[in-house]
Amino acid sequence: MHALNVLLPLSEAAQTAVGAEVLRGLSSRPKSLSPWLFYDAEGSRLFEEITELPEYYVTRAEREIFANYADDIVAATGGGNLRLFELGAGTASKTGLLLQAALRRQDRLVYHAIDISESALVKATERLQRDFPGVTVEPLVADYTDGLGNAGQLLPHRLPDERRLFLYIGSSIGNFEATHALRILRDVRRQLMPGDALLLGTDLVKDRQIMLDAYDDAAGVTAAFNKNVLTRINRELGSNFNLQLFRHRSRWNADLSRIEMHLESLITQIVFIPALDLQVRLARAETIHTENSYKFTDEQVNALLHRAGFEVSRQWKDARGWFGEYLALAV
Ligand code: AVJ
Repeated sequence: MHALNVLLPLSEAAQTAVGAEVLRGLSSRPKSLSPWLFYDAEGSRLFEEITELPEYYVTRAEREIFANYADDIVAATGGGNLRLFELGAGTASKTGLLLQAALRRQDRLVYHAIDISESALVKATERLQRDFPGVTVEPLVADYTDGLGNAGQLLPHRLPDERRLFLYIGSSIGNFEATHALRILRDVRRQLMPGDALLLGTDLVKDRQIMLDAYDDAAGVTAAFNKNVLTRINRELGSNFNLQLFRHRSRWNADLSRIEMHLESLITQIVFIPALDLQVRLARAETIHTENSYKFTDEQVNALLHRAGFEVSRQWKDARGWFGEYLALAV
C-alpha cells in the first residue's frame, strides 16, 4: 500500500486499491467506504489522538488489562519458544506490555507486526527495537483482511520448537460483519497448529451513551478522523469534496449491536472524482457509511472463536467489564 502523489490515468486509478474501493463504495446504494481507507499517515495520527481522548475508553481499558494480566496471559499460552504475530499492529502502543511479559520468560523474541499503515509500522518498529533490545521486529505492510493468503506467503516457516501466539487486539475485529470476521479468524487458524494460540481483544456491549460518546468526542477528533477519508480521496483521486458540506455522525444500531459512523451530506451536491471519471450525487441528509464498530457479548465471542476452530481457555476484563481479552487455543 503506498500513497499516490500523481494522478494515474483512469483505468489505472480504478485498479489501485483505493480507487477500486472508492468506485465500489460511492457507486453503491447506500453509499459506503471501507474503514481501512482512514489509515493514511494523517488518519493514523488522528487515530492515535483518539486513543487518548477522555471519551474513548477502548484503548485505556485494554491497556489496564495488559498492565494487570500480561504475565498471566503469556503464561496461559503454555510453554515453548513464543513467536508473536500481530494483525492490525498499528503503532503497537499496548503490545509492549505483552512483549515485556514474554521477555520475562525467554531471552529473545521475534515479533511480526502486520498492518495496512506503513507510517504506523515504521513508528512501532523504531520504538520497540529501541525499548526492547531482546525483540526482533519484522514489520509487514499488508491488508490481512482479504485473507492471510497474501501475508501468509510472507510469514516465516515454523521452527520445530516454536509456539505461535497471534494477537488480534484493540477490537480491530469489530470493523467486520460476522461472516467476514469468521473468515479472518479461520485464516489465522490456518497459520496455527494445535496448542498455538490467538489472543482476541474485543469491545463489549455497555451503556449506549458511553459507546456513542466514544465515537463523537467533544474535541471533534473523531469527526476530523472520519472526514479525513474525504481529504485522502481528494488528494489521491483528484476530487473536490468540501469537508464543510459534511457532518460527522455516530449512531448505535441496536439490532446489529454496532456503532456506525457516517458522513452526512448537508446539502444536495455533486462531487466529481476525476481519476475515476465518476460523478457522485449526494442528496441532502444522505450519508456515506464509513465504519462499523461491533460490540460483543462473551457468548458471541465464544461462539465466533469456536466456529473458527478455537476453544477459549481464559478471559480477562478491565475492572468495569467494558473490554474483554480472550485467549483462544487452536484445537
Ligand atoms: C481501530 C476499529 C478498533 O472501532 O473503536 C475509533 C476505530 N473509529 N474511533 C474502533 C475507531 C472511530 C476503532 N478500531
